[in-house]
Amino acid sequence: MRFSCCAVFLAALTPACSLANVLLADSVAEFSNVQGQDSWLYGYYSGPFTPDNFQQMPEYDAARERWQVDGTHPFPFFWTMLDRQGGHPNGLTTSGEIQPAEHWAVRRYVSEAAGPVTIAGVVGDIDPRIGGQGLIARIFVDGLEVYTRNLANAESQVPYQVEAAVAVGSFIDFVVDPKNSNDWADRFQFTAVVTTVPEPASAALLAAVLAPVASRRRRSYASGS
Ligand SMILES: [Ca+2]
Ligand SMILES: [Ca+2]
Repeated sequence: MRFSCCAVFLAALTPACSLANVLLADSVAEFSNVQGQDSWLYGYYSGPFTPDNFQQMPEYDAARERWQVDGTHPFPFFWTMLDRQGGHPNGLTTSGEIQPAEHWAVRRYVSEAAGPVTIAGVVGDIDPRIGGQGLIARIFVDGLEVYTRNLANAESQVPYQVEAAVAVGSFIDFVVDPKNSNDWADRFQFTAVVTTVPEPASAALLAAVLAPVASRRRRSYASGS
């Protein structure tokens, strides 16, 4: 989370913003080479494919700017990786030099706030090569699947938005399943922005606190000072 309650204050004073759009997390802007930075973790599920089985990716490849399970050169053991915009899962059906193993790539956000949130972004299969079978994108909140999108090969730039309730420490997992355990041409995009939705009572209280400030600002503009 990059903004504190100061952001709430400023958003309330800016007509273009609203109290419903306070940024809590941004997968692209906050991507880093440190596990846990800005409350993001980079990992994967191996079977059984549930949030209880999340494991962190052990390697960061600085040259390629991505997390991976094993990037041994010249060929990695697994395709499983995550970069700023998306990543790649691994399947039992895979390229010749790769180990056949099913890994679902998982970007995990550990919530820094409690209450209702909006989760939005873009998903897609961005490797259009013929023969790919596509992907399945999923979002789990504390183990509950709140979003599923079965993507055809080359189906990209698909926007999504879901609402959820979180506690501090809740896990929001952005998961990509290779589909049919086949990872051919499975490069994907999966971005996420999480915004808090203030409770009506707290929004009303904040508006009451800010109203005199806005009034003084209007007076000050009117007097030309
Ligand atoms: Ca594809
Ligand atoms: Ca696939």
